[in-house]
Amino acid sequence: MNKIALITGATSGIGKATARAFASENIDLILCGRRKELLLELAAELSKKVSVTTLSFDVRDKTEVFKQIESLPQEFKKIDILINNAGNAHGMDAIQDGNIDDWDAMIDINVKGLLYVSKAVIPQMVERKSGHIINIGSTAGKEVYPNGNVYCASKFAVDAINQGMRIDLNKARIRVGAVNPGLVETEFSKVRFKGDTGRAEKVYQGFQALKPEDIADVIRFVVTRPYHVNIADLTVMPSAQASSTIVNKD
Ligand code: NDP
Ligand code: 8X3
Repeated sequence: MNKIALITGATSGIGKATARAFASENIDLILCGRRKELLLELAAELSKKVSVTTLSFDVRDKTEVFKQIESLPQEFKKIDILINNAGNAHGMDAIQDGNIDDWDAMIDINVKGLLYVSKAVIPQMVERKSGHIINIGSTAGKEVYPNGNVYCASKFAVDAINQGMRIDLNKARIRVGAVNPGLVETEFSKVRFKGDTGRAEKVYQGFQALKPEDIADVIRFVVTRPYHVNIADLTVMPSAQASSTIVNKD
């Protein structure tokens, strides 16, 4: 029987590439995101290989998170793998200039949303004493950079939650680990800079950024290890990147 993975943020970037990588490993998929038409498009593509269902919800809405996950058809209820990937940066300002709505979005999505989805999924894993959770952190969760303040705080929180989950779920035999990407060219910067594509593209100019498929490949490696191997914390940067602030550009 195929394993079942629930992936948040599957409409774009790392989540979408991970869904494709999992389909090629014969992992059945629960694809989540707000943009329903994109979920349905990806489901149509991947259902040629594996069983796929979609859940469209905003991770900020805790009632909806529980309602949607509860509504899964019987054949998708036993979730083996949870990929906590949904998230974004919103804005990039010095702390004194920060926009409070941006702060709310980052804390509500990247931290509280991750917790809501986890809370909706973990009890059945604990009951079965089996499961694997991958939290998508960031180099921004290891090192604060100028004007990164609240986004970095949200990813430091993911790091702490990842460690806490691993400790608390240890006796339940649930594997927990983080994958922390550096600069990956996705819709991330377009969202961060509120649709300013020129500014977004500049982030990835002059060096070879990671592609979402590079991170998906790593996540595929993590989830295909035998049970006794848990990749607890893994950071992946483009070769041109040495730290959050040091990138060797042309
Ligand atoms: P994208 O912007 O391409 O994808 C973000 C995904 O998150 C989308 O599928 C989006 O779906 C979903 N999402 C955003 N907000 C919500 C919400 N409120 N409710 C539900 N889903 C939401 O960016 P990436 O693929 O790059 O980002 C994925 C993860 O990787 C994030 O956690 C990000 O912080 C992390 N990361 C990214 C890096 C990068 O350089 N790109 C580096 C390090 C970490 P929809 O809009 O349809 O809801
Ligand atoms: C995304 C990486 O450096 O753009 O988490 O914040 S960075």
